[in-house]
Amino acid sequence: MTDENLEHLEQALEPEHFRKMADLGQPDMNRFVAESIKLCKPATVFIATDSAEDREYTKRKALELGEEFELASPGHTYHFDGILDQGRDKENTRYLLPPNVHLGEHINFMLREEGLEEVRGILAGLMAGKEMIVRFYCLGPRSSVFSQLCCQITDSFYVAHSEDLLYRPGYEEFKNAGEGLEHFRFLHSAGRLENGVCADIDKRRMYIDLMDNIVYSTNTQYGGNTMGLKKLAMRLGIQKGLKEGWLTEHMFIVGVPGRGGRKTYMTGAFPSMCGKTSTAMIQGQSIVGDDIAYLKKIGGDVRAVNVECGIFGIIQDVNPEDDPGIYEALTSASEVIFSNVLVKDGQPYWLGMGGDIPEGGLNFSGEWTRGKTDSKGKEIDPSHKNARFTIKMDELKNYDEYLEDPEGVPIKAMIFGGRDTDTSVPVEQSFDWVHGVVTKGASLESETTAATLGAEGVREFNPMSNLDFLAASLDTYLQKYLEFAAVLSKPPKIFGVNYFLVGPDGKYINSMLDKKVWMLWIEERVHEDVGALHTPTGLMPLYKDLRRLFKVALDIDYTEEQYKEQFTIRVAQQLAKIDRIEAIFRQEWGIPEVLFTTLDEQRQRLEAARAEFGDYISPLVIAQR
Ligand code: SPV
Ligand code: MN
Repeated sequence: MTDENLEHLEQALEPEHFRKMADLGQPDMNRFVAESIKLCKPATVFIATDSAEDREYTKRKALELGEEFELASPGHTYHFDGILDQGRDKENTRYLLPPNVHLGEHINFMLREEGLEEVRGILAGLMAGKEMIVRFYCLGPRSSVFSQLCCQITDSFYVAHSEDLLYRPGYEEFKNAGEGLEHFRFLHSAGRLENGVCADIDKRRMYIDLMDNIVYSTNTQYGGNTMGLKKLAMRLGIQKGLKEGWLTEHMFIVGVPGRGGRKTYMTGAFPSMCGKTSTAMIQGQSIVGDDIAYLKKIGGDVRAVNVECGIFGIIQDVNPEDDPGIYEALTSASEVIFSNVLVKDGQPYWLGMGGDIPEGGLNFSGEWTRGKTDSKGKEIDPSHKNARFTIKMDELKNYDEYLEDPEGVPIKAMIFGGRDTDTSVPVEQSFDWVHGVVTKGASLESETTAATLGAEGVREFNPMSNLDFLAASLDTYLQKYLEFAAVLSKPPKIFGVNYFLVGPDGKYINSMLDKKVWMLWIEERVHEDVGALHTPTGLMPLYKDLRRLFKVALDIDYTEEQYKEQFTIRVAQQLAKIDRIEAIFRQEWGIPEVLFTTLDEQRQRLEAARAEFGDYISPLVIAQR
């Protein structure tokens, strides 16, 4: 059988690159690449294999083309995204759906035909004069039942270089995979550049074609919008997982040390900029992943792999005291990309790094001096709040030995946390799987942050911290979630955490370091080493256990006063939250009834407790009962 696409590639590609496509032996890839070339009309095409030589070429081109610049430390570079291109653009990220499919109120979508026409119109000829990079990756460890193969096409060497750090190579995997395999495809163009950044931000689009497993991304450079394998692939992964009975989650994976030298693996889901990476990097723990996990049931356990093998992490507040592990990696790793930081004399600077930040330098706004304002008159920070670093996971001292294990690690606890200043206690276990899925996961709310464009500090519903990436209607997602581990005799235990509670004076009532104690308490609860306080909202720590753990882990004398303040149940706020969440679920169609009954039972427990103890219930009072 002749492959017309391969024939087209033979004409369009240099022989060396044509050979790489021909050797791959994947007709679907031939079609995707041939069609993308016809559409985007690049000047040249670079097909990348997994070779060190091709990776070196990518790095070198990013520098040559001015997408990245060298810093004083060898192997360290910086990159700027445009001032209007500093986070995920939710408004212009849309699912392309056929006319008969509706995914509910919370999903941004448009008609597939219209979307394809629009985005293809934008992409037409968009790579003129540029080089197209075609790269193959594997999401998840190689040779694993978890993993998904992907093809990324981009005209940005910064994007390709970043993905080389963040994802496992997949050319050889593809070659061995045989034909007819389902895979994910991404087509990105940064579009017209001016001073190295996207000039046509009004044409920024991220369109997800769920029917064809292709994501299109145009006129943007920011990683969350452009690196197909990251949040774009997450949406395709969610769709595929739900069809096949597994989960794609916005979760870290860590190993937490426990008694007798044991290690307990847990996942944690937090919206962006709510402490996910810093929780994953707590000293003493080992890290499998910091952002995206695939979870499958294998042999009676939930097991998880890190979809990635690198970190695209928030750099703000990384300093030797609060994040010593990352700080050390950033100053010693052999390869780091700093994005949207301040640069002066070959050194990167960022907010909260500890030490002084220069009064001037180069940043995402161009030449910057303190007091510089943006077009709205707002003072521009030296580094952006969403400035990031990109490194390979194995540059961290604490990376977990099972990071590349094709079987993943067994997950014993799942943690959900959001930015919540007034409602939930710092840590609490749910009564069981369903109670946890409903009240900790599906009811998650968080205040918005700089990781997405738009206003900050607005409380938003964000179930499982996955709302931005849901490629299914909420009812389907929640139903599948509930079913996922319900069949297991020992499903993972579910916990809620909240690092952002404030007191009457508006100040945080926990320190950044306290999360270490919550993780250790969770570890002990998994093994039922310690008891817990039965409250209307879940199982809370006993004072004596926290006092011991604060002493052991942080050498802090944790007082009963602190315990009382942090773990007082705020009944009115808890009830208001139930009302908000219930109202949202009522707007949706087909939400499983158990969500309503579980919330209602919690409401009744809270009301009964209020009748007995009032609006603020101290854990010490419950303990005495
Ligand atoms: C997040 O915002 O959740 C991130 C970074 O992990 S991004 O790539 O923008 O998604
Ligand atoms: Mn994330």
